[in-house]
Amino acid sequence: TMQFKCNETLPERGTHIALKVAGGGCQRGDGTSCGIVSNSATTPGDMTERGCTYAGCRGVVGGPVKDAIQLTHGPIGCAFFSWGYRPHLADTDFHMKYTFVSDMNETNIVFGGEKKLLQSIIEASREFPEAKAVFVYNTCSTALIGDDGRDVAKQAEAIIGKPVVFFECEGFKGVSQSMGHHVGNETIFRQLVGSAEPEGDFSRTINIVGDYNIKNDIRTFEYLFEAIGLKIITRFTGNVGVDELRIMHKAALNVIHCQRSATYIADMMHDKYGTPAINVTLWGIKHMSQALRDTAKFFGLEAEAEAVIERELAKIQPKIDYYRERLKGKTVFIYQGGPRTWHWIELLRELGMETMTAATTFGHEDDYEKIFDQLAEGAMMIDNPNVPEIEEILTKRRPDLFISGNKEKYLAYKLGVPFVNGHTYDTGPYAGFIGMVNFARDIDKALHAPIWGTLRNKARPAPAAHHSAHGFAH
Ligand code: CFM
Repeated sequence: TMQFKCNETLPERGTHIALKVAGGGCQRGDGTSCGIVSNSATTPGDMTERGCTYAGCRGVVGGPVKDAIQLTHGPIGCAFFSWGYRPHLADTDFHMKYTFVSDMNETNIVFGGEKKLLQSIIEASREFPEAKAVFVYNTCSTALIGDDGRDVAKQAEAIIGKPVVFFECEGFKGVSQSMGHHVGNETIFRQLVGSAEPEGDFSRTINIVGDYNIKNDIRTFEYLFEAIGLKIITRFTGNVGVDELRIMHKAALNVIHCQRSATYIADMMHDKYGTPAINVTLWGIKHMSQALRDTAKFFGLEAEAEAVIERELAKIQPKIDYYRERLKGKTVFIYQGGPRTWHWIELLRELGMETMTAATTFGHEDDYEKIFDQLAEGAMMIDNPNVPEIEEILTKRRPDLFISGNKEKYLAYKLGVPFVNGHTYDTGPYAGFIGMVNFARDIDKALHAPIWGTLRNKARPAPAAHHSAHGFAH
């Protein structure tokens, strides 16, 4: 059966690994039948790369809101290390430039931090009157001492006359940052959505749900939706303002892109307002085209969508053909936080490449189902891989390319494996049709960098014989 070296000390890791075998079946690392275990607590001692609930709420869902004061209730380190690492850009940079913290010190931990939090909210909102709201994020320390942030938020709201939104996203809640997405969705829905009622015709409007405008991804797809005659009301939460979140319920359709981090709010809107939703992938030729078709169909704008798709594909097709010629036959290890792993299998195929190993940090069962369905025979799927496992995959399975994040970048370089940053993008944007050309260009650059020809002591062993090329340790 499949075994990684670290399975000797962490035998339960076997339940997180599966291989797609001939006939589309599955072999799991512990020898039992499939589905792998996911979204479960990491064993202490396992070198996981997971983030905490606070990270998922502050860093992923709440943090992109561009005109809110982003205030951490906790020690200064929680604020500093949640600031600036994710380029969720907007047309203003207030949210990227500043970070706020109640700066809990030892005395506050002993005697309580509620007064300090209230002062912090008041001070920050006086200092930055242009902000439309204050978002307060709870951390482990303030949750453990029992500070009543909800009550403080209510008091503060009465004083400053603006929404103060308190996120109960203490780091230890849940098993990964995924819980933070959930808390972020529920809190924004409860506190903001539906709190303004504009007049007007909303019959041809959509929300883009679950895009965070990483390195301006929206520039690659929003104009496509607009070109077929639709208006985007609210973005959840890339390049969004507080006032847009308040009127999110007015849109005729939710178009859900990141289905791990944002399906929650679409479900709540469906229950409360009856808003229909569709799932889309805004990456790659086939999926981006399908997204436009499915969205257009809802509004009876099919002909407009076809015209847009034809016009846009004509622009990129020669470039895609050029890169496909250079990239075809290469194998890839994709390791992303969640859905991007399954979003990209098809895009890579469109570039002539095959995913031979697929992993996520915090994916749930539905993410792994989507990954497994799309993988070819012989491919491996692994949940929440730890650092020694990633190293084994890179050295034993030997992908031609590793698509992952900054945490893995230098490991890849040290092992001599071409690498592309799929989380924060070193260049980007990568979504939509024009973004795919950027993605292909960056993959090409990584694979064909002259440095690989100059390595003297290749950390990677010589290629294994063909039929054991799936070679993890046995
Ligand atoms: Fe959604 Fe994301 Fe992702 Fe994600 Fe993330 Fe990200 Fe990601 Mo990094 S929201 S789940 S928590 S698509 S920051 S923009 S790239 S791990 S796969």
